[in-house]
Amino acid sequence: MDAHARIVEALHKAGSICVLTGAGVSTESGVPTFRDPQEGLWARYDPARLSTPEAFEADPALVTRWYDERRLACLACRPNPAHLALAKLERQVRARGGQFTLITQNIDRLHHRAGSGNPVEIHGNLHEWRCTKTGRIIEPGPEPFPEYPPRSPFGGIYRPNVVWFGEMLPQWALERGFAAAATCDVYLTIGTSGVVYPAAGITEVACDGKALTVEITLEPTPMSGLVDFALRGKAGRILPQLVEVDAHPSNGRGFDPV
Ligand code: BV8
Repeated sequence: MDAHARIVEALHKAGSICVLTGAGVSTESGVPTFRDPQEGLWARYDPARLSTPEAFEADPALVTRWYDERRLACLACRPNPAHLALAKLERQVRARGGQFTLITQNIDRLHHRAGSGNPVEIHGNLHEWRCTKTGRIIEPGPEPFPEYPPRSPFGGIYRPNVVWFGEMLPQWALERGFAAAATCDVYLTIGTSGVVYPAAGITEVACDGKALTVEITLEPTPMSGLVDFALRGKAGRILPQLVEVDAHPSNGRGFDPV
């Protein structure tokens, strides 16, 4: 049985599935990844340098403007077939009484908009902004903030409710991810370079467990040698092939090339 058929069968039989997604699952929606060169504000600044408390401390106007630009850009994007296929897979698993855990490193909320039930946003999200003084959360409307940094009525300023480099992740989210990865029957890591920790550690836990593990990226990652199947190709083409076809695909369809 070829890789495609083995994975499709495992997905149909699985009592529990855990999925970890990264920026690569949103590229086909037009959301730039962390490490690809971009135009605009993004091209002139290193995202990893801007995504830190130090950058926010040093230049809150620049950092909040950059995040607000990303927020508005995401609002203009739509879920792509990869997001939709994962939402469909979740419905299939839950319909048969199984468990489905989607952990995302992405902050764009496209999984929510695709219909995923309860994505665990381990790095927070762009659409919530938190007052630095009171911790209160707002969800701004579809227009840019009137000023940068945006001031809160409580004497603080609003920052994006995301996890920056050097900041702790929500403990509950991390524990959810590790627990699901350790016990699931099938684990998919999709569109992530597997270099940012502790998120990448979720894949390591899955590979140490009983799950059949699958990676879907465009190029090899440090996790490629640990998983059972490392598939190269666009998530927006591969995932619908894995989720849409019936349990025993007789059509001999392999993976579409990139
Ligand atoms: C922390 C939100 C405690 C903000 C992000 C070991 C343990 C713990 C920590 C560390 C450690 N080692 C180092 C650290 C520190 C650091 C870290 O991991 N650094 C790395 C760079 C070495 N981690 C932290 O700071 C974390 N905090 O651990 O707190 C602590 C505190 C102090 C000191 C030590 C520990 C916090 C990390 C979270 C940072 N926030 N995002 C924002 O978005 O602005 S990270 C951000 O980049 C993303 O969320 C994502 O997690 C990460 C990596 O991006 P990817 O999603 O993987 O995307 P990337 O572009 O890299 O790759 C895209 C992939 O998709 C590629 O493989 C490509 O082939 C593929 N692809 C592209 N298109 C497609 C595709 N695949 C399929 N189809 C396609 N169409």
